[in-house]
Amino acid sequence: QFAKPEDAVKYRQSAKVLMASHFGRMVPVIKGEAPYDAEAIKENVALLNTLAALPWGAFGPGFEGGDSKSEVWTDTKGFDEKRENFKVAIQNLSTAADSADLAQLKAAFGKAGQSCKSCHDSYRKD
Ligand code: ASC
Repeated sequence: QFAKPEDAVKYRQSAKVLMASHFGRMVPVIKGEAPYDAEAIKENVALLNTLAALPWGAFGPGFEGGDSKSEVWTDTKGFDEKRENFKVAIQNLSTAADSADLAQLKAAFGKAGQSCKSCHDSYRKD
């Protein structure tokens, strides 16, 4: 799948650049600075849902590097928990987007952001 670790690093970083873009572009809506277009948010969250599945295969054995702490590979149980937590957060974000309820979207968005941050705090070099 990846010929060398650098390829895996590039892949997971690329996936997260796209995730950050599709996450970040919802911020004006969440802050009430842009109108809530439920269909546009739904499409955006569907993309995010697809993108959110991508990075994990690129954290496999031997793919150390980039901004990742070595704990990703030594504390696999903890890392798996963060991954699972994120998966649930993105599922909840999808449910919220489908509901077309802005209050529900805001809550799910906040939780998803916390999930991103929680994993970065533990497993990303600063
Ligand atoms: C983003 C992004 C993150 C998360 C995190 C949320 O848009 O790039 O890493 O949100 O900052 O707290």
